Amino acid sequence: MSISDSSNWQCWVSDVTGETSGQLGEVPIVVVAEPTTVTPTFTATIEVPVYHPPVITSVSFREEWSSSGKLIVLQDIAFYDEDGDAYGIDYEIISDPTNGTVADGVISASSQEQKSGTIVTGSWYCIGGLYDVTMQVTLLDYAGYQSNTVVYTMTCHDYYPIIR
Ligand SMILES: [Ca+2]
Repeated sequence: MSISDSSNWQCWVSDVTGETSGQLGEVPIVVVAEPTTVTPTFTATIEVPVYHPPVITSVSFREEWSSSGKLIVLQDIAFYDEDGDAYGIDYEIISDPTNGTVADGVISASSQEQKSGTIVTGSWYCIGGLYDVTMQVTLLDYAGYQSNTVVYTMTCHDYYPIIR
């Protein structure tokens, strides 16, 4: 058999069956599409995880009084971490006339809280009298990043009544 004008395109007779004793007048022909070679256009992209340092947005202060009548300056450190992987608070004393010491802190806020922004609170226990303490705070995360460092000064003082 022939296919007219077969010069411009190709086809393949995939399978022809018949019985030798019968007529082969009408033989079903299955035309299959010309095989095409698909050139892959896939480009490999390596996803490198991108981590972000924690960001301290503000430090604000509150005052409390201990049972012994000494001032406690609470430092509300507002921050966020896009990865939610911040874990540590590094406090450093820059100046303190009473030569106090400070312990580093741990961030207990959940990953989700860190992503949306949250607060960690430090406590500074004044020993009485009037003096300034200057500290700095930096946050650490599990990716090894450090936040911006914020320097701040707290004023220790004895109790005084609110001036109205
Ligand atoms: Ca981070």
